[in-house]
Amino acid sequence: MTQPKQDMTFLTGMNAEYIAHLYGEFLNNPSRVDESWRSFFKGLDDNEAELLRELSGASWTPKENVKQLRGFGSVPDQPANDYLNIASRPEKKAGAVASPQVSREAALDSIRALMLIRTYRFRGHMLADLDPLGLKEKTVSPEFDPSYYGFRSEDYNRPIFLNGMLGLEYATLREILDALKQIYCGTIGVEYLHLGNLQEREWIQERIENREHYNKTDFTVNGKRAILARLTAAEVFEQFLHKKHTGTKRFGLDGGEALIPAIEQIMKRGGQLGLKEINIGMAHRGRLNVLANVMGKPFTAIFSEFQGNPSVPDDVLGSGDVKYHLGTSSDRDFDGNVIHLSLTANPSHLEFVNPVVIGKVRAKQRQRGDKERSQVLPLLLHGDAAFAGQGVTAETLMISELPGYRVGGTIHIVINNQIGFTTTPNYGRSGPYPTDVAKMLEAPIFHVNGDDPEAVVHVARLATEFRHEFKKDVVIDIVCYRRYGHNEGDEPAFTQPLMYKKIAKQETTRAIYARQLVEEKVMTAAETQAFVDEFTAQLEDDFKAANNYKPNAADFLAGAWTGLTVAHGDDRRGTTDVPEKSLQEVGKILTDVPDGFEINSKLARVLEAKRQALKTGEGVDWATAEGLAFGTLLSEGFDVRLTGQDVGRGTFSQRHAIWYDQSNENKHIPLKHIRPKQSKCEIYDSPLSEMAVLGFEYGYSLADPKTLVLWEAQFGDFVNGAQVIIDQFICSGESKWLRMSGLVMLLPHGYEGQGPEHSSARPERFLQNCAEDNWQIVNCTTPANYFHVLRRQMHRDFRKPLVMMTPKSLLRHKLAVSKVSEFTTGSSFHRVLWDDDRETLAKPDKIKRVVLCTGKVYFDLLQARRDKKIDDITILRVEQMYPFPINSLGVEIAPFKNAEVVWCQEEPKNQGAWSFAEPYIEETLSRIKHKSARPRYIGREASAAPATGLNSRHVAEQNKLVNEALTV
Ligand SMILES: Cc1ncc(C[n+]2csc(CCOP(=O)(O)OP(=O)(O)O)c2C)c(N)n1
Repeated sequence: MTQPKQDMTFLTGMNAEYIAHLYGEFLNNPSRVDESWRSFFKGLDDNEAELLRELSGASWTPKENVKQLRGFGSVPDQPANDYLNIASRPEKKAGAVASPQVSREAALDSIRALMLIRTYRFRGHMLADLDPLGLKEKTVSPEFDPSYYGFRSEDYNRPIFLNGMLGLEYATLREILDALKQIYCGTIGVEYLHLGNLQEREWIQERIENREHYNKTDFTVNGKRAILARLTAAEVFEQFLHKKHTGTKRFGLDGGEALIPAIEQIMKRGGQLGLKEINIGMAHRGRLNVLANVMGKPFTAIFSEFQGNPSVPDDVLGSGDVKYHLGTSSDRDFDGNVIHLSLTANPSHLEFVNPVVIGKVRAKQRQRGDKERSQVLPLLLHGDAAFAGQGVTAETLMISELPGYRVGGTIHIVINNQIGFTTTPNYGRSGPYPTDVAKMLEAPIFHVNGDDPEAVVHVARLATEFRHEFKKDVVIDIVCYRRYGHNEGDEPAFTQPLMYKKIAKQETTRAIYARQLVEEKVMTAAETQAFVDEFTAQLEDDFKAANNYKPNAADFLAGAWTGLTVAHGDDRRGTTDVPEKSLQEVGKILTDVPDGFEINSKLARVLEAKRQALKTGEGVDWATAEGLAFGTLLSEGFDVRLTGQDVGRGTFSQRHAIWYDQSNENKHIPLKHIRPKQSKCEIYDSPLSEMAVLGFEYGYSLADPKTLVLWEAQFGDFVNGAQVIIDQFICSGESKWLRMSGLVMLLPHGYEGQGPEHSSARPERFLQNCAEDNWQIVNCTTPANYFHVLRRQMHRDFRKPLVMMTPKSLLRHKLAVSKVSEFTTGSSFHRVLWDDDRETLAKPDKIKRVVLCTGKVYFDLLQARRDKKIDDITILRVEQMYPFPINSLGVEIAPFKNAEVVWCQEEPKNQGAWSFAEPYIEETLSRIKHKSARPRYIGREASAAPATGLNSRHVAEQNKLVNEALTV
């Protein structure tokens, strides 16, 4: 059977009859029709389906929805123009199906018209007038020509039955083409037929094909004046800066000013629909304009920063950031709807702020109890080159509808100035539009000419309403231009001389629109000029005032952060112990199988072992300690959110936070049953992404200091897939933007012979970035220390990211266990841990060597020393590498006056903690005036890959380093 092609070219004039016949077959017995035809027919909207049904002559009647169809014979012949008076689609009355008497010619006309209409719906955007510069030649495909479907020139004025399509019962071919061009080929191009959901497609179609005003909004005089006012503010602000600070980088919006009224519309319409808060993420382009004209940041503050003054008071710490990266927040009132706006600070790395904003929004929705996700909206602004080029865009879109990440849809606006720095789209992306990536999400895409501000505001409204209605992503692509170079000091004519000749002659969007309003007699020319003059005068006043501008104290500990402070003190252990009774209560919940729940038999044995450990007070393992940490925090009023690949079970089958009934796969999450009305526990397996999901969790942690937010890598080795989020946000966010985060990263790490990509979380990378108290790097070895370090995240009055190297084989190691007493009253986190066999070793002054180490190698050393019965070597563990515990370590080393000090690690010499730890250990030894001036290195040679792929070589290397460490 002939296959319909996705591009609709199969709908040629040759096969109109054949399609009608095939549809009849489909209605009678869908299985007799090829699958590709089936999906085509299933995708027809109501009107189309009804029309085909009529014409196919099928005897089948729709069972669930019998509709009255108007037969051809039921409408008298009328002059073609009269049909245009039919304002909206005819109501369809329930009742018997009339059997139409249709001439063959009339039926074919209708089918051909349907094909033509579908082509415009599908591809009309290709003909749309989207480019203000008019530089791109349009390739006009023959499928837009009625002759392609078999229409002849004499067919243009004959009425064709449309059955309500385009809001018309009947129309001539000429009228049909007029309507299609208005709807699909004006200054708006709509891509929506890729949406799988019929309701969503029909919703869009009904709005844009509304006969009253084909794909436009009829703005009132006030509406038009408001659009001009916003355009004026956008343009004059940029031009003012251009004049006062010629050549200074500002990444102006010039050419894309329509963005500002578009955002205004989203806020206004959103407010009417119940929106309370918008979180904006955006890059450099137009950011100052958004800060000033959307967020209401005082012009004086911006001018002061242009004069080189800091954005925060002198006494605020941190490295600061360039002005077009900074965030801010404000409240704006739209006809009584107050909307809280916040712009998230972002790095230069384009698009990486996307998942961060989404994560923040999810946390805000939780804080507001916004279960419908209609009160808090993420709004992401993108450059065309970046949106198409950066993989994090696709990752962020991909997570947007998953239960663990959804936020009820994001509005994306692409400021499509048709250039990326100096690169033109034909070198910058493969597809026709920068927005093509959003099609994977079945998100509607509105392309719009940036020089038609009314069209831009119209699609902003449609997008806002669509997101509100369907709670999914939607994209607006404002096709515009960039008036100057990539930044204002750049010469664009080096690379795009013709484009920039055209731009030099291009009237500004404001000027074009002002002229339009004068022509429409909405305003006089003098009135439009008064808008410019008044705004310029205001900017002049603010510019003068900027000399004396003093920034306010940073607002970074307001709202959800009230009560928290900046980090202080040395050991900062917080109060993390719990009474034994509470611990046992949580332990019982974590091991109790609900009545009637068929537990997996292997898991049942694991639970029994946990019960025994809690009962005897001995042998609590890593996963139990983690469950106890989460459970106790939940019972104390903190939320817990854990995500990452396969975290529910745990990569190493250790966690079992989610149990599956073996008879029906029903889930049981014990942590959700700690006590009635407990805090929220979210545990989600993440998709196979590192970048977007880590960015999301970081964003969540920025917005909510009362949730313990954890992300776990499958193996720590994969964490570098999220390197930008780590470097640009987690590691440096507090210093650059004064934003704290208590995010925990769990990174399985350890040399166990599993090869170069299953051994190392690259702790050296994290350690190299340690400075100014920016985060905590921990590689702890006992379940109790893990318990305390997790609880410490919530039980201090500040927040710091925690990067943890976590165990693999130690999860089941008989020595890596803790006593119940190490969790209960009086216990705490220890940054340095002493030797487990210290009682049986020689007296401190007889110890010949102190072996310092961190992480799993401790247990290799301990076991080997027991096997060799050595008693004059002691092993100390540095459990927290940063902030490095110089004082505690000094106290622990001091008694071993006569010992040499070595550092032993299993990572190669150029990796692991050695390079980082060495100067700290030297400093420690110097402070305690130890006879060893500096530590000696024992471990693997430097190597390019983290580990060997040969297990035998791994074992030989591991034995060698352990032996060396234990040979004095
Ligand atoms: C991840 C990343 N790679 C490269 C750059 C350098 N860079 C800065 S702006 C820019 C061009 C961006 O073009 P586009 O996204 O179209 O935005 P526009 O500047 O045109 O508004 C590039 C390549 C960057 N900032 N981030």
